[in-house]
Amino acid sequence: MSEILLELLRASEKAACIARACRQEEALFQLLIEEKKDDEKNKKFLTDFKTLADVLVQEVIKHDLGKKFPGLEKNVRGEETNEFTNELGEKIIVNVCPTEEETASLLQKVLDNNQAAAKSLARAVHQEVSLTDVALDAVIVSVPLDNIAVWVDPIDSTYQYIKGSGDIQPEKGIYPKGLQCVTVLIGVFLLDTGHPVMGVINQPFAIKDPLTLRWKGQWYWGLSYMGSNICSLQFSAGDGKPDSKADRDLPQSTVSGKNFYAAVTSSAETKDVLGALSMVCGENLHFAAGAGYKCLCVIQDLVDFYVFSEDTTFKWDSCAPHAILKSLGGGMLDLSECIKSANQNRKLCVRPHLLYNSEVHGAKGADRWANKGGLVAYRSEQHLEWFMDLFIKNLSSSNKLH
Ligand code: 2IP
Ligand code: CA
Repeated sequence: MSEILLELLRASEKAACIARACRQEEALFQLLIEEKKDDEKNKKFLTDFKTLADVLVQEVIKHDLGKKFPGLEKNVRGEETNEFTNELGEKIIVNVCPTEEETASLLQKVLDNNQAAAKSLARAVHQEVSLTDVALDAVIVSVPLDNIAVWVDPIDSTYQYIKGSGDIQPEKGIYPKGLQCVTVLIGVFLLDTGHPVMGVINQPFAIKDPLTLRWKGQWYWGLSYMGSNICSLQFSAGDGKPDSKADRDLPQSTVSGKNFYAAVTSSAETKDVLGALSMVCGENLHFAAGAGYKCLCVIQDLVDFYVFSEDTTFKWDSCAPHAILKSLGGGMLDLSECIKSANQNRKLCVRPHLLYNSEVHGAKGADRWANKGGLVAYRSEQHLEWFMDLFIKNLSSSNKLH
C-alpha cells in the first residue's frame, strides 16, 4: 500500500468535510455568505471567512501530512499564507493546535469572538477521518520522501463554493457551474525533476441525497512513478478505460475532424482560441467553472481535452490532476510551447510537460507559480497529435499566440 497516497486521500477527505461543514452548519454558513461592507467591518475582524476557510484547510492538510511524515509539512505549498494582519496592525498565525480547545480559542480571535463558529470549525479540524479504498490497498509503490513536495489547492473554484448552487443541470454529464465544480486538489511532484507523481482530487459536493439534502463527496487518485501507472478509475466498474477513442482512428469522412473531439474550456478564454476550438469541436465544446473540475472532466472521459491559453491557472490547480492524467497515459502540456513548435514545423518529439519545481522568471507573488503559457490537458497521446494539428490550423495566422 502506498502510505503517502493514503494519507493524501485522508487529508483531502478531511478538507472536504470542512468544506461541507462550512455550508451545512448554520453558525459557519452565515459567515460564509456574509459580505461585510467596509464601514461595517469590525476592526478586529481580521479577514473574510472564505479566506480563513481556505487557509485553515491548507493548514490542516499540512499538519496531518506532517504528523504522519515528519518534515514533509515544510514542503507543502499552496496559494495561501497563514498569517493575518488586522487593520490595527496586529498579527495572528492560524494553525492547527495540539487540542481542539486550543484551536477553537485561536479561531475565536480571528472570528471576531464568534464562539459557536470557532467551536464548529475546530471540531471539523480535529475530527478523525477514517476511510477505506480497497483499490488503494493494492498499490505497493513507494516514492522517496526526501525528494517530494506537495501543491495544495484547499478549495478550487471558490466562487462556485460561495455561490453554492446545488441544482444546476449537467450538459452531457458536465456541470457548467455549481457546487459540483468545487474540488480539493493535492498533488505531489519530484523536487529534482519537477514531474508530478501522485494526485488526489476530492469533489466534496458530488451528489446530493434527495431525501436528506446532504452532500456526498467523491474522490479520485492516481500515481505515476518509475513505470507504475495506477488510477482509482481503473478499479471502478465500467470506467477507467484509458481512452474511449483509443481504438478508433480519426474518421476519413470527417476530413476536418470536425466534431470528432470534445473539449472543455473557461468562459474567460479568448475569442481566437474559442473560434478555433469551435471549429474543431462544434457542439462538443463545453464550458465549466473550476480549473480542477475541468481537468476532472478529462479524467472522467467526459471530454478529450481541456484547453486554456491564459496564464490564470497555477501549479496548485494543475499538479494533482496532472499526476492522475499521467497515470491514465495522458498529461498536461504548456499550450504556448506546443503552438510555437507547430509554427516552426517541429513535431512534438519532446513534449513541453508542465513542471512543478520552478518559478516564472521575474514574476511576483502568486504569478511566480502561474502556468504562464496556458495548458492543454489530455488522456491520449495519439489523439493529442491529431487534435493539436486541427486546433492550430484553425487558429487565425495573425493570432498564433505569443
Ligand atoms: C481558480 C478557479 C477558477 C479558474 C481559475 C483558478 O482557482 O479554478 O474557476 O478559472 O483559473 O485559478 P476558470 O473557472 O475561468 O477556469 P480558485 O477558485 O482557487 O481561485
Ligand atoms: Ca484554484
